[in-house]
Amino acid sequence: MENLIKAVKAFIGDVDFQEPVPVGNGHINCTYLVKTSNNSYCLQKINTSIFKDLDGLMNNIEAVTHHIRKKSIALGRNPYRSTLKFLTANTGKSYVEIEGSAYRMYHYIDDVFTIEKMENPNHFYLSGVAFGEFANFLSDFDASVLSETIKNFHNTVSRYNDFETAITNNISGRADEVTAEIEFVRQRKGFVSMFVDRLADGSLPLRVTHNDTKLNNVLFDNKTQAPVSVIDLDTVMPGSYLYDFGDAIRSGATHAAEDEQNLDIVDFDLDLYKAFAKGYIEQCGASLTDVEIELLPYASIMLTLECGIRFLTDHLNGDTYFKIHREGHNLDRCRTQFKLVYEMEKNLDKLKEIINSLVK
Ligand code: ADP
Ligand code: GN1
Ligand code: MG
Repeated sequence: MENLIKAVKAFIGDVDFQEPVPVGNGHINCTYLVKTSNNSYCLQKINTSIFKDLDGLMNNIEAVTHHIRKKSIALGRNPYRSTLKFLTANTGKSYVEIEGSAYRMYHYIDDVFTIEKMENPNHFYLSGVAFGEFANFLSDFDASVLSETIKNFHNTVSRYNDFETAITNNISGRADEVTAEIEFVRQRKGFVSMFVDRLADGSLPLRVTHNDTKLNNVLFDNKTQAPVSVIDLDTVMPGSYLYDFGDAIRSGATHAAEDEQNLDIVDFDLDLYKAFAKGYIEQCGASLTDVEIELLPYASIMLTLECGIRFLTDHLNGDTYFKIHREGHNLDRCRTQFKLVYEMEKNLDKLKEIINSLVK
């Protein structure tokens, strides 16, 4: 707590504030709400074992939020709500380092909610609108100014290789307990290069994308239910529309939580799929290339498989990447993802039909 308080003071000086209170359910950073008599802020301890180049990371976020803010103002929106607004610390930078940890502070957006588990298809449609609009806003952003904050983030081949290394090293000693999950991944070895190959040969275009389009990275307005802001901008980098589309479907086209232990209730819901796809394609469909359209039905399978592989790899490595809250948490998360992959694969023809009906 002492360091959190030091961090807040580095940003807002001597103004009185209430003790920071943890908020949200992110797997990576630690986020706190800090209230003064006039303002609410998020204080975030940045996960520096994942994000090592803090200047590169914060430069990316400053540039991207500046770009989005300009577009939002032009549309008559509130610039403090439509994207994140970071404070500058007494060091002149947008982060401070205290005893080996790094912190940043930005305006808390009031009267909003996030969704952890999808209940209402209209919310998922609106998430599609939010992420599709995000893609559009950044379509004229100069990608050359962006650092790659996590190398090979959605390179599914490199994720597969990390998984094989984790089995070989077996640091946790858990490899023998997850033979079925290992087999599930190995059966799909031929599939994991589908997007990587098309990016490498240039037939799939690189775009500036969010790369972490999970449900709880959109803030919705309490009163109007409309999406207010896309948050969690640490991974905004050159990527593919397929990543953002696929990862959003992974987290939202089911009624189950990501860590649900009862796999019988982990469903893949085609109506939810269609709702998101409609919102997303309405916003950025006009710029999709033929190859993107052809690969879009595979996107949720790829990104869900990739995420499951990452959870399994972390389980094998002894839970060093994703925050866990119970023994076996990453394995539970991996199993929900593989159940979803299985269901998506069974429905591939329907996914193709849905995409085709929306792009016409
Ligand atoms: P992580 O990388 O750990 O997922 P996020 O930046 O997504 O961190 O923040 C975690 C959670 O904190 C979000 O899911 C959301 O609930 C809440 N949150 C983050 N930023 C804001 C904000 N500006 N206003 C309101 N809530 C926020
Ligand atoms: C992490 O930060 P958060 O919780 O929004 C992860 C995503 C995973 C997701 C799985 C930087 O997202 O890639 O898909 O967990 N973010 C990072 O829930 O690794
Ligand atoms: Mg998040």
